[in-house]
Amino acid sequence: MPTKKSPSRKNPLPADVRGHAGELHQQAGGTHPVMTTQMGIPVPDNQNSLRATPRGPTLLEDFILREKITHFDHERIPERIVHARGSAAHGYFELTDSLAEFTTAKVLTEVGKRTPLFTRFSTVAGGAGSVDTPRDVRGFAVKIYTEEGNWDIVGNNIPVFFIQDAMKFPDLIHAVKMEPDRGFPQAASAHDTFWDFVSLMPETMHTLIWAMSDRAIPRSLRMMEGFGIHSFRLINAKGESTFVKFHWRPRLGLQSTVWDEAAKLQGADNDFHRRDLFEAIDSGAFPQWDFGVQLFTEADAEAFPFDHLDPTKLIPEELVPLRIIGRMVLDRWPDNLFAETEQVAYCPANLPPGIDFSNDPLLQGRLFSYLDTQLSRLGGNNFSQIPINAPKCPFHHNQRDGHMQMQVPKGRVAYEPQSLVPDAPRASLAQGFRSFAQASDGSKGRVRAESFADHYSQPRQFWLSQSEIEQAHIASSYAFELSKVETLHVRDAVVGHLRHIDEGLAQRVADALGMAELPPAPQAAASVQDLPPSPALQLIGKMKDTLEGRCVGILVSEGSDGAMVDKIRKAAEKAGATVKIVAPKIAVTLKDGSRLAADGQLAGTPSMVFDAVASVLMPSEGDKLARDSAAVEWFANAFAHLKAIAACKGTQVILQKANVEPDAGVLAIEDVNGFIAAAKTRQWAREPNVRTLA
Ligand code: HDD
Repeated sequence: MPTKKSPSRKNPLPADVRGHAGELHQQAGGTHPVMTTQMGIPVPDNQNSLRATPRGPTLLEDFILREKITHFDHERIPERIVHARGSAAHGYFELTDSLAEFTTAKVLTEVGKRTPLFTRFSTVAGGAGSVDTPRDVRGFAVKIYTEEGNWDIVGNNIPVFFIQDAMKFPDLIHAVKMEPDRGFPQAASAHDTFWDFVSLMPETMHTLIWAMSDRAIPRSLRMMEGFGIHSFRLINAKGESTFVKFHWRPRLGLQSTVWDEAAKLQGADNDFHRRDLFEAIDSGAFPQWDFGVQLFTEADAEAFPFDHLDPTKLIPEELVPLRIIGRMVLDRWPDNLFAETEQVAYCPANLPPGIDFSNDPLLQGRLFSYLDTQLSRLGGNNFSQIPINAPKCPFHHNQRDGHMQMQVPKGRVAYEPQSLVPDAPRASLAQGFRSFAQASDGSKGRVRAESFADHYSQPRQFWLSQSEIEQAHIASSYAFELSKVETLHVRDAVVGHLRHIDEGLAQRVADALGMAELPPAPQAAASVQDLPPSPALQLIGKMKDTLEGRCVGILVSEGSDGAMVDKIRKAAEKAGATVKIVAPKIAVTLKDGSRLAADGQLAGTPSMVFDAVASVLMPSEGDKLARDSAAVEWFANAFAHLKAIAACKGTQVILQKANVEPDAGVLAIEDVNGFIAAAKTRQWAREPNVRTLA
C-alpha cells in the first residue's frame, strides 16, 4: 500500500475555505464580521481541527473544536411530552367590544388597543419531528402580553376534553402515545392501548366522538376554531364574578380534509400545516380569528342540564350565545423556530387581574403541571427570562439566582418587608391579582361529583347535530381506528358504548367491522338525556363557500396554452386563492414559445396539496402523461378527495385512466366561472361514488 506523506488529494474547496491563511471572512465576497468563539475569541479556521501533525491525532487543546462540538451536542432540549410538534406565529389581539361591566382586565376593557401575542398550534400525540396531518386534537395556545402580565389561553381546537380529573392525564397520554414495548405507532390513536383505555373510561366518549369527526383532520391551522375549554371567571370592580368560556373563530371559516387525503398528505408533505401557515403570513394574507365569549352566571349554570365545571361538557351556543368581542391577527413568522416556537412556555395559570379560575378539577391540575414541566424542559427556574416568555410589561420581584440567570439585579435588598430601600417592590391589594371569594361547603375527599356522571347525553347531542356526510365520516373513523385494534374485546367494549350514543351509529360501526351482532351496552352511570340538536356543532355548517386562503394547482406541460393558464390563474386569484403551477419538468415552453417556471414538479407535488385543480395540456402531452402514474393519480386523488377539476380536451385521456366520471365538479377548462364556483366547496354529492363509508 502506498503511504501518504501529506494530504495531497485534490481539495475541491478554494484555499480560503480550506483555512490555510486566515482569509476566511472573504470567502463569499463582501465583508463579514470575524467569527468568534462564545467568549469572543476570533476563530482562525472553521474547517480544520488542531492536529499534532497534518496526518496525526487531534489535540485536546483545541478549545475551538471542543466548544463547537459541545454546544452542538446540547442543541436539543427535551421535547414536550404532549404537543411536541408545533408551529407558531406572532401577532396581536384587538378588542372591539368592552367587557368593563364584567372585568377589570384592561385587555378586555380598552377597545381598539392592540396587544402583542404569540400563538402556537400543535398536534398532541406525535413527537417534534412527526407529520402535521394525523387524526389528532390540535393544540391552540395563545400568549397575550398584556400590560398587566402575560395571559395564556392554552386551549385546543375541540371544545371538550377526554377526562374530567387531572389525575387521569398521564394515563390518557401513556395510552395514546406509541406503545412502550414496540415503539409504534407514532402520532396515531389507532392502536390497542388508546382504545383499551377509552373503552374503560366512559367520560372520554364525548371528546372521542369529536376526535373521530373531521375536526381532527383540519385542512389548515388557519381554518380551525380554538377553545379555552374550561369555565373561567371574570371579576369586575365590585368583585362580582361572571363565568366565561373563550372561543376563537377563524375568519376563513372551518375546513377539513377527508381522511384518505389526510393520510396521503403524510407522504406528500410532512410539513403541510407549517408550510401553509408560513406561506400565508409570508404573502401578507394574515390569518385572523374572531374572539368570542360565552358569559353566564352561577344561576344560569344551575339551570344547565349538565355541570359546566366538567371539562367533558360544552355549553351549546343555542343555550348561551357567543358574543364576539375582539380579533386575533397573526402577522409575523418567528425569526427562529427554536428560540421562539420551541422555547415558548404556556401555562393556564398565567392570568391578569380581572380573570380567575373555576373549580374545574382538570384546570386545577393543569395549574400545577405546566410550570413543573417547564422547569425540566427549559432547564431551570429562569425560563421566564427567555425573550418569548418574558412579559412585555414592567416586572419587579425578589426572586434571585438559579441556573442561567440573565439579569444582574442591583442592591442589598432581595426580601420583603424591608426598611433599607425606599423604592423596592411591594404587593398591592388595589392592583394585584384577585381570587374570587367563593364560599364552599362539603367535606374533603377523593370524589367525583355526582353531577359529572352523565357521559353519553352530550356525545349523543353531537352525533344528532351532524349532517349526514359528517355522520358517515364519524362512523367510518370509528371503524378505521377500531380495525387497527387487535384485541377483540376492546372493539366490543367501544361499540357497546356507542349504543348509548346512538343505536344506529353502533350498528354502522359494528357492520363495518364485520361483527355478527351488537355487543352489550355497559351500565350507564346516569340516564341518557335527549338534548336538543345544536347546529353550531357542525363543521360543514361552518364552512364558507370561498376560495380565500385556498390554493389552486394548474397542471401544464410542453406546448400548453399560456393564455388559458393565465385566465384560470387570474380568476382564482381574484377569488382570493393562491395559484401554483405543476409540470412534469420544473420549467416548460408554452405554445407561444415563452418559458414558464413551475412551482412544483408533478412527481413531488400531488393534488392533495391543492383545494382544486385545473389542467391545460396539448393532446400529445396528455397522451404521454396518461402513461405516468403521478399524472393519473393527480386526477384520481383530486376526484376522490371531492375537489373541483377543470380539464381541457388534451387531459381527457388521463381523466379516463383516472376513472374521473363527469359530475357537477368536473368542468371544461373554458368554463372558468363554473370552475371557480365549484372550487369554493367540496363536491359532497360525489362522495358515495368514490368511497364506501360506514
Ligand atoms: Fe396540556 C401542553 C392543551 C390538559 C399537561 N397542553 C399543552 C399544550 C396545549 C395544551 C395546547 C401545548 C402548549 C404549547 O404549544 O406549548 N392540555 C391542553 C388542554 C387541556 C390540557 C386544552 C384540557 C382542557 N395538560 C392537560 C392536563 C395536564 C396537561 C390535565 C396535566 C395534568 N400540557 C401539559 C404539560 C404540557 C402541556 C405536560 C406539555 C408541555 C408543556 O405543558 O409546556 O404540562
